[in-house]
Order: sequence, then structure tokens, then C-alpha cells
Amino acid sequence: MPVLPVRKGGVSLLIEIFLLRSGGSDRQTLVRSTGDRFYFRILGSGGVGKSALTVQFVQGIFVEKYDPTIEDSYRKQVEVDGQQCMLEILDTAGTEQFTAMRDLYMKNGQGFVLVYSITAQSTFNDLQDLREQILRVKDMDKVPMVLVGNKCDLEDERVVGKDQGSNLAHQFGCTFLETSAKAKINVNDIFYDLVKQINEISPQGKPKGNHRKRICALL
Ligand SMILES: Nc1nc2c(ncn2[C@@H]2O[C@H](COP(=O)(O)OP(=O)(O)O)[C@@H](O)[C@H]2O)c(=O)[nH]1
Ligand SMILES: [Mg+2]
Repeated sequence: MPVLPVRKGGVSLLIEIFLLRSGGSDRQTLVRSTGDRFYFRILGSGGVGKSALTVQFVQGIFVEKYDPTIEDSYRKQVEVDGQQCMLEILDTAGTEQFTAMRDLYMKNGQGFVLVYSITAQSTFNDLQDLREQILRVKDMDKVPMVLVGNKCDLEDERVVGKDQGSNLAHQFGCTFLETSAKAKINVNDIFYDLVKQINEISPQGKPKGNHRKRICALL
């Protein structure tokens, strides 16, 4: 077990691992939820609005200024299609000191939100590598994922076209949403869609396919 940095996000991750391990012998929890618990990861370049989206979803407020180094996990209970779900959301900041830490939270994540800003082309370009890293770490061909083009309220500053976003999502085989944490556009949909994607894998916890191999260990 790698030594984890004593950050709030790291401690939250340890708690998640404990919950996943105590959630039963079925190690498919890496793919399926542990009961009604879902582990989500918010990823993307700095400044795209990862924290703003997370806080808007969890607390219903828009944070104008947010510390770019804050990495923390949030919890929210929601009802999706009549099912009570506890969402554990890790808002990442790319500040982890060890690659092992990043690998660990990717490995334990069940649903991934890849965020770019429609006002910054480089944040869009960064996502290809990020997705490849997730698939490599999880050793899967496909994972529940939503591609998010945030800051859609800034139409005047748009440099990434909507068609670019939807083409990339098509290539990734995932859902695409343009959102605004500020104007509260499509924010909840990100998380509800991920719950549905995870549930679609299989109600019995047996993935329908797309897996190179079954994952049997957490670490
Ligand atoms: N106009 C606008 N600004 C946003 C939106 N989302 C985030 N921001 C702003 O963009 C900056 C970076 O957001 P933050 O959530 O800290 O980005 P992070 O580094 O990805 O977590 C902050 O000043 C936010 O207020 C949005 O949807 N619209
Ligand atoms: Mg942040």
C-alpha cells in the first residue's frame, strides 16, 4: 500500500477504499456500485470549473473564486429513477504528490467526469490523454464517463465548438453535455447520467462486456 499524502482528499480516498472493501466479496464493485454508493471522479485541466460544478451540484451555490489546489471529496444523496443513491464525488486538483495516488483514485472510481472549458482549446486537447490514462489504470476498454464542456454561459468567449465536443464524445463512446456551473445549466444531468450508465452495465453487477479482463483486486 503506497504512503498517501495527508491531505483531506487522501483521507477521503482511504475511507472510500475501506467502504469498497467492506462492501462485500464481489470485487466487481470497481465497476458496479457498492449497494447504492457510487464513486465519481471529476477530472480536467485547472480552471475549467471542476470545483464550481461539484459545489453547484452538492451545495447549490456558484463559487466565484475557488482555491485551485483544493482536492476534496463530497457526498450527496440523490434519487435516480426511484433509487436512493449516495454519490461520493472526488473533485481532483492534479496536486497529488505521487502518481500512485492518482492511479489509486482512478482505479477506485466508477464514473468519470471529464471537464474542459469551451473558452480554452488547450483544456479540450488535454482530455484525450486523460481518458487513455483512466482506461489504462482500470484496464478496461470503456468506463462510465461524461464529457463536459463547461462555461457555456460565456458564448462570446467560445473557442471550442459544440460539434467538436460531440465528436470527441462520439469517439469516446460517452455522453456529452455543455454545462454552466454559473448559470446552473445541465449540472445535475452530469451526475444522474453517470448513475444511469453504471446501472446499465448490469443490474446484477455483471458487466455486459467491453472489459479486457475481470479486475480482482483493489490495489
Ligand atoms: N462564467 C463561468 N465561470 C465559471 C464556470 N465554472 C467555473 N467558473 C469560474 O472559473 C474559475 C475556475 O473554476 P474552478 O471551479 O475553481 O476550476 P477548477 O480548477 O477546474 O476546479 C472560477 O473563477 C470560477 O468561478 C461557469 O460555468 N461559467
Ligand atoms: Mg478545483
